[in-house]
This record gives sequence, C-alpha cells and structure tokens, in this order.
Amino acid sequence: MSLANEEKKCLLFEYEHEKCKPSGKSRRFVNANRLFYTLFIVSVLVFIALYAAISWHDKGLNNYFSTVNDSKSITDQENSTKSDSEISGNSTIIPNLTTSESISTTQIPFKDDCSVPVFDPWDETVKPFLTDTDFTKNCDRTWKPYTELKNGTWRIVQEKPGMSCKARCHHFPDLTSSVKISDWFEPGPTDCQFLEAACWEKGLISEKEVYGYIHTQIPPSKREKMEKPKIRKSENPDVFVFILDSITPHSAKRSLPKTLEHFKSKHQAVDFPFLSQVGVRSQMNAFALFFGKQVEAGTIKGGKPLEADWAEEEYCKKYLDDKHNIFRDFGDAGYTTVHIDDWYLQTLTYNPVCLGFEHYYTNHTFYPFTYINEVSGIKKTKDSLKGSDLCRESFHGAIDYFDQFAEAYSDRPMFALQWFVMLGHEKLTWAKRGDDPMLAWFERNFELFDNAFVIITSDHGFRAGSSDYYQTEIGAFEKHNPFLQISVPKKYRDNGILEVMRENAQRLQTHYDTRATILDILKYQPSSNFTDRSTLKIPDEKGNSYLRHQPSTPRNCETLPIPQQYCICKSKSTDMMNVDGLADRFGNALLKHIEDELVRLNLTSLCHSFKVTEVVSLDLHGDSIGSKAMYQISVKTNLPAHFDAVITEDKETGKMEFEEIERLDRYGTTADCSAPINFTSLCYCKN
Ligand SMILES: *[C@@H]1O[C@H](CO)[C@@H](O)[C@H](O)[C@H]1NC(C)=O
Ligand SMILES: *[C@@H]1O[C@H](CO)[C@@H](O)[C@H](O)[C@H]1NC(C)=O
Ligand SMILES: *[C@@H]1O[C@H](CO)[C@@H](O)[C@H](O)[C@H]1NC(C)=O
Ligand SMILES: *[C@@H]1O[C@H](CO)[C@@H](O)[C@H](O)[C@H]1NC(C)=O
Ligand SMILES: *[C@@H]1O[C@H](CO)[C@@H](O)[C@H](O)[C@H]1NC(C)=O
Ligand SMILES: *[C@@H]1O[C@H](CO)[C@@H](O)[C@H](O)[C@H]1NC(C)=O
Ligand SMILES: *[C@@H]1O[C@H](CO)[C@@H](O)[C@H](O)[C@H]1NC(C)=O
Ligand SMILES: *[C@@H]1O[C@H](CO)[C@@H](O)[C@H](O)[C@H]1NC(C)=O
Ligand SMILES: CC(=O)N[C@H]1CO[C@H](CO)[C@@H](O)[C@@H]1O
Repeated sequence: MSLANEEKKCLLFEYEHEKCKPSGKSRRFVNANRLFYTLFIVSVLVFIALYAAISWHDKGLNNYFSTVNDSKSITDQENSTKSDSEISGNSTIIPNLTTSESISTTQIPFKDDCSVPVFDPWDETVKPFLTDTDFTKNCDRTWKPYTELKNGTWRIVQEKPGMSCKARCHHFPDLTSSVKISDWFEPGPTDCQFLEAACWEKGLISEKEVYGYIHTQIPPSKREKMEKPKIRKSENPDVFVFILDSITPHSAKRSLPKTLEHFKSKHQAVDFPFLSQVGVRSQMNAFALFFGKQVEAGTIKGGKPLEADWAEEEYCKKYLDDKHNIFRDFGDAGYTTVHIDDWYLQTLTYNPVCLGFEHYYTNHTFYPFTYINEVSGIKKTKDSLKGSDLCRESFHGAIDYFDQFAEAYSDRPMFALQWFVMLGHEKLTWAKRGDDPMLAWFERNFELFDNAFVIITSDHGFRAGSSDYYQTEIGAFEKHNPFLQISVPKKYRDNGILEVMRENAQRLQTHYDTRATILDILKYQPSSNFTDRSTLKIPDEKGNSYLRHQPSTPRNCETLPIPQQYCICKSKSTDMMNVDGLADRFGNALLKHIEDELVRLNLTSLCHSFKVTEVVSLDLHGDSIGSKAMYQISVKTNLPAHFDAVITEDKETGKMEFEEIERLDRYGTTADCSAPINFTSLCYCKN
C-alpha cells in the first residue's frame, strides 16, 4: 500500500548492532534437506553466513545438511554431532540437538524441489542499508497525558494554573455514515468509546491549544448488551492474528529481537521462514488471508495462468458485506471480534479507494481512532501521535485498544485481527522502535497469549527499499518473503501439534495455508480437541492447515498458487546485461507496456510518460528451453520511478507478456491523482 504520509524527520547514522559481526565470506552454499535445522542453526549462530539450497529427499533423518557447492547433492551419512567450531569452510553442519528441538525420526514423505537461499540477517551486503531511522529517539519519555478515561469516567490528572480541559466524542453510527462529533464537555462519566480530550491555556489574545489526546474504552454498558456466548474458551481458544506490515523473517530478527526471543522461548512459537506473498500490495495479500480469494492475476512458474477469483470491480467497487470472510466466520461461531488497523485508509478494506464494508463487520473496530488521528481531530491531538515529540504513535493506541478489548471479553472466546501498518512499512529498520513496546505488550499479556493461538505474520516483503538494496541478493529475497510465526495454546503443545508444524515449517507456504490453519482452528480441530493431524482438504480453500500433515505432493513455485515473480524458491538465473542491445530492448518494451496500461486505464492525461535512464539488471530465469524465455528486469526512469517486472518472451514470435509490475520507489502521493479514475502505482502524476 502507499502511505500518503508526510516525510518523517530521520537521523541517518551508520547502524551499529551488538550482533553485527563480520560474517567472513558473505555467501556460502549449504544444501539442506532439513530446513528446520538450517533455521535452528541460523538463529543460534546468526554470525554465520549461510546460503542454503534446500531440496527435500526422502532419506529420513540421516541427512541433515552439508555445506556444499550449488551443484552438489546431499549425502546421507553426515549425522555425527559436531561442535560449533567446526562450522567453517565446507564442513558438514550438524546442529547440537536438544530434546525440545529434535523432531520425530519418521521418514519425510515429501520431495519439494524448492531451493531457498538462507542468509545471515546481518550479512555484509545488507549492512550499508541498516541506517538508524528511529525518529522517536529524542522524544520525551517522561511525558504523561494530562487526562484519563477510566471506569467510564474521564478526568483531568494534571492540573495547571490557567489551563482548562474538555473532551468530545467521535462516533460512527455505522461504518459508512459520517462521523458524529459531540460538543466539548466537562469531566465526568461517559459511554464514549473514542474520546478526544483537549486543553487550552489563556493567551494574550485568544486561547491557545496546548494538548490533545485520544482516549478509548470498551464501556461496560456496551459489553453488558452483548449476548452470552454460546461457546467456551475451553473448546474454542482465543485466536489473535497480528500483521506486521512489510516485515520479513530477516528484518524481524534485526528489528524485533527481544519480542521474537520472548515469543519463541515463552510461547514456543514455530517459525515459518518460507512464506511467499501472492500479490503485490497489502490488500491483495489480505484478500488471500481473510477472504481466501486471489485478486491479482498472474502466471505460475512453468507457465500456468493464475486466474484472479475477483476482478477489481468485485472486490473494490462493491461492498464486501455479503462476501464470505474470516470476521464473519468467527462472529457466526460465537467469537467476540475486533479489527484493529492503525491506518485510517484501512489496509484490508479501503486501501486506498475501495468501498470496503458498508456496515460494521466486527463487534469492535479501531477505525474511529485512526479517523480522529488523521482527519477529525484538532492539531494537538494529531501531533500527539507523531512519535517524535511524545513517543506515542497510532500503534501504541492500537495496542491499548487491544488490551481494553481483551480485558472486557476475557470470559469468552475472542478473535482479533490487528494490522500494524505504521510500524515497519517505510524503512528497513523502522520496526526497531517497536521492539520494546511489543515486548512489554507480550509480557503483560503473557497468560492470555499463552492460552491462545497467536499468529504473527506480514502481508508482503519489504517494498520501500532503494533500488540498490534490491540489487543485493538478500534484498531481492526480502522483497517477497513475509514473516510468519505461530504459537499454540500451552495445553495443546504436547499433543504432536508442534512436531507437525515444524515439519510444515520446512516447506514453502502461502497466505492460503495460514488461512486454512485459521479455519482449521475455528471449525475442524475443536471436535478432536486439537489432536487431528490427518490431511484435510477444506472445501473451496486453496491452502492446507499447518496443524496437519500437508499433502506430500511437492510444494514449489510450479504447484502453489503464487504468481511467479513473488515465488521465493530459487531458480537458475543468468545475467543478460552484457548481451548486445538486449537490456535496451527489454527496458523500452517495459515502458511501452506501462504506457499502454495508462492508456487502457484512461490515465494518460493525468500521468507523465517515462523514459529509460538505466536498466539496472536483466536476468534470464530458468534454462530457456522450450519456446518461452522468462526475464526479470529492473528499470530506472527519468522521473523518480523505478520498476521491476517479469517479462516472458516467445522466442519464435517475439511477443512479450508482462506480469504485475512492481514500482519500487517510495511513490507516496505521486500516484494519487489516478485514484478517482483507476488507481495504479504506474502513474506519476503531472501535478
Ligand atoms: C564448487 O563449484 C565450483 C564451480 O562450479 C567448482 O569450481 C569448485 O571446484 C566446487 N568446489 C567444491 C568444493 O565442490
Ligand atoms: C546416523 O544416525 C543413525 C540413527 O541415529 C545411526 O544409526 C548411524 O550410525 C549414524 N551414522 C553416523 C555416521 O553417525
Ligand atoms: C551441545 O550439547 C552438549 C551435550 O548436551 C552440551 O553440553 C553443549 O553445551 C551443547 N552446546 C551448545 C552450543 O548448545
Ligand atoms: C471503578 O468504578 C467502581 C464502581 O463504580 C469502583 O468501585 C472502582 O473503585 C473504580 N475504579 C477506579 C480505578 O476508579
Ligand atoms: C457481536 O456480538 C454479538 C454477540 O453478542 C453477535 O450477536 C453479533 O453478531 C456480533 N457481531 C457484530 C458484527 O456485531
Ligand atoms: C483436551 O486436551 C487437553 C490437553 O491435552 C486436556 O487438558 C483436556 O482435558 C482435553 N479435553 C477434552 C474434552 O478431552
Ligand atoms: C478504468 O479502466 C478500465 C479498464 O480496466 C476502463 O474500461 C475504464 O473506462 C476506466 N475507468 C475510467 C473511469 O476511466
Ligand atoms: C477518461 O478520462 C477523462 C478525463 O480524465 C474523462 O473525461 C473521460 O470520461 C474518461 N473516459 C472514460 C471512458 O471513462
Ligand atoms: C575449509 C575447508 O574445510 N576446506 C575443505 C573443503 O573441502 C575440500 C575438498 O573436500 C578440502 O580440500 C578443503 O580443505
């Protein structure tokens, strides 16, 4: 998604981190058939730079993995335990197995043929991009709000001579009705869920606004009106899905180390490092996760078309209320639900010009908060959430709101979907400022989270990087590899669930599989008390639950519903920059195609046309056998716009086909003028 936000003040320093140790050779090849161990090693020994090609052979546990060249295959007698010091050069790497980490010795029944590079998150090539971007560094950590809303009453907690404070309520009778804002009122009892408190001081001429703050509450009266739930937590545990926008397994290790360590050690979270996104922007991936629908057409590696289930007409220009979705699934089953998104354009629904839902679709929503913050609040209120002065941002408000929700409904099964849009989207190291607040949040909710399914994931990889970043191998990989870790309720951890999850964590996954897992938790597992591991095909679903054995059929870029340009399995690639005239020909063809798209979308009068200034890279993917050849190209233009695309050329006819194009520069508001007609990031607006 594009964030139409103002530039944040950022101090750029060379990034320093305790864990930043020189990695020696930045790249080696490790051939692994047990990816799980690769990860284990990587997380234990983050200073070792690995590059692992994984291919799963059904030879059982006897082959973990060995450091070899790209080409060499796995041998199966290298299971003697070696010490860390031997992990050097091209020796075999065997993890120091502990009972909790060891997995069952059954034969692995699948052979996926998916090679995935495994990098040290602190690789030398990535370090230059790890600049300090913490704009909250000098904020006032001692600052406390002047007002509070507690127990259904709002009051002033810091009086100052000459200062007067009042509050007003912002209320949406329905999602699409216009906001109702009350008059300012004095301290006292209120049922208001989204209260804006403000204070003024007498100036020489007029009153001066000195304070603004958004308070939230789930008022007791609201809760009392809710029916008694027909299900109980003992059979239907809480399900919390936290989406960290643009976070990858690597950026999470770099930016959220404390939170991850807590999640892993305290809740035994399982890491799924091989998740591929299925669409370019947040919204496309959200539709896969929460509606089970592909809304971006593409081509699967190997040439099979991936049809879109819904065209833009369907998912964007119509309301979503009558479409089957995860909120309704949970609501219908008797869960109490909340949707918390800290951006007012609502990543899943409007983003930025779709209709979204017409009516409330969850019991609670954070939407009014974001509306006050970005639209209807007074200036001081909005300023209070910019982070740089008072250390507070919308995601802090979102965390507080989650806590209020969880406290209000602690007696019944809860479903929360919380999207952290503002935390990590813009800069590679941005999420770092969230590590302490996230950890504190997890710590104070330890019991709650320990008895729940907690899914922390992301929508897509890191998209807002510079073109130089995507020229590094790790950068190119991180672009399409969203984060995913899952913890299960403590009482189910001994029933084989973790073992099967770890098995699946070694394989390529998509949001459809995360979705199937959520549906499994809701609809299928409760009848077996979460013990059923047998493969299940959920009707009309594209994915397979992580809580069961996934089918043994190969999971790779040819078989899963992933548009080829996002699939993370490595394919052979050949640099074609030196082939005479080829880069020019493909660069110009790409811009011609973009021009044609703008014509098709009726946008030419609004958008600039582009000229190639540099073809940054051109790679041939695969073996170029058969009549079609697939190229990956990266092009800079005369305007600050930078495009990446996959082009398939028919070698006989010369006809080119284009996959969904990714615009890499921070396009911010430069595409906004296209929104009223046909929103596209391909537009660089004339004004
Ligand atoms: C690794 O591969 C390179 C090129 O394919 C080859 O020259 C070299 O001998 C290989 N090294 C080992 C240890 O297999
Ligand atoms: C590998 O492990 C198997 C099973 O634990 C054992 O029988 C075998 O002797 C081991 N091989 C080596 C070379 O250590
Ligand atoms: C490896 O295992 C041995 C024996 O269990 C233990 O003493 C040692 O501390 C372990 N080393 C690491 C790095 O975990
Ligand atoms: C909240 O209200 C209840 C009853 O009105 C009262 O007993 C309690 O002390 C209040 N708590 C706080 C923190 O004000
Ligand atoms: C909210 O909760 C109640 C249960 O009290 C339920 O009947 C209702 O359908 C839920 N959903 C929405 C969208 O209000
Ligand atoms: C379900 O499993 C949990 C943990 O294994 C156990 O404590 C509980 O009694 C089981 N419930 C039923 C109804 O069997
Ligand atoms: C938007 O694009 C479609 C083609 O996808 C075109 O048919 C339609 O006219 C365009 N809408 C407007 C308002 O120009
Ligand atoms: C194309 O855009 C122009 C102005 O931007 C508008 O007047 C015209 O109606 C649009 N055509 C279609 C088919 O929507
Ligand atoms: C550093 C190291 O162990 N290198 C070894 C890699 O493998 C070759 C061939 O097996 C040996 O000759 C090297 O000593």
